[in-house]
Amino acid sequence: MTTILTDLIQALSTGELRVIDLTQPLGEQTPVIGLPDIFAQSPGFSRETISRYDDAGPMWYWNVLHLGEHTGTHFDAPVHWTTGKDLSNNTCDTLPVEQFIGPACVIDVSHESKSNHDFLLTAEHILAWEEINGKIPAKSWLLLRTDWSKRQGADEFLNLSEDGPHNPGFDPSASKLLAEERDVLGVGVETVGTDAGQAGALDPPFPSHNIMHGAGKFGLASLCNLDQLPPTGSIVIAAPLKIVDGSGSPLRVLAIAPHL
Ligand code: 23J
Ligand code: MN
Repeated sequence: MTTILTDLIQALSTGELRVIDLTQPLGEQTPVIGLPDIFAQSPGFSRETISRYDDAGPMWYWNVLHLGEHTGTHFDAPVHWTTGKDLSNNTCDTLPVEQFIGPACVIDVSHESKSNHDFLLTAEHILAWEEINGKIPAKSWLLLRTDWSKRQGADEFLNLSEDGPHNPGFDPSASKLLAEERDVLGVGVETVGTDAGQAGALDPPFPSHNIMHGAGKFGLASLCNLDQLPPTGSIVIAAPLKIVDGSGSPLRVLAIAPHL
């Protein structure tokens, strides 16, 4: 019998390893992305109580939820974008579960993102990170630490100007390197989506969605606690709900990491 799993449980109980919650609370206050007026919008989270220890159900409490698939901390499946629509096993219910767990590579651009809300990670930035931390392994999660999750309230988080939202993201060169040369599982970000706020004006538009999903890769949006993770050495588990033909899903994202 393997000792890996018993060793893991032991390391978690001693505190040598920690479980870190990379998930934001999901509720009525959860900010959602706003698209240009010409497009349909995703609604925010709402719920209706079925019963709460009352006449409608004297011994039980439960609710009905109403929300977009892409609300709060959520998973983007390849089918979410036109570029991934014809791939096989591209929906939440058909993705191979092995692809939901992998090592995490954390690139810290929190300083850059503080002074430049439109900061874009380039291939050069990734190669510079690799000089220090080693090559990004295949089937790993690439997490972009911006500290954007520390922004308080929807206004600060969405950071809307007259010309639209401003938040950091990926230059097309970074997405191409990650998808085509590094073969990552996907990218995870602290912002409302995996693309920069102004990414509609890039070539291709929304390069992270376009390039990653076209290559069968995933997205994780609205993560938090990335500042609790080392650059390498942790693993991330991100398994979406098994929504039939689902384009994405809110989910609980967990990391297992050594103490910093
Ligand atoms: C639809 C259109 C544009 C974007 C998005 C959704 C997301 O960010 C998302 O949640 O996948 S940029
Ligand atoms: Mn999404």
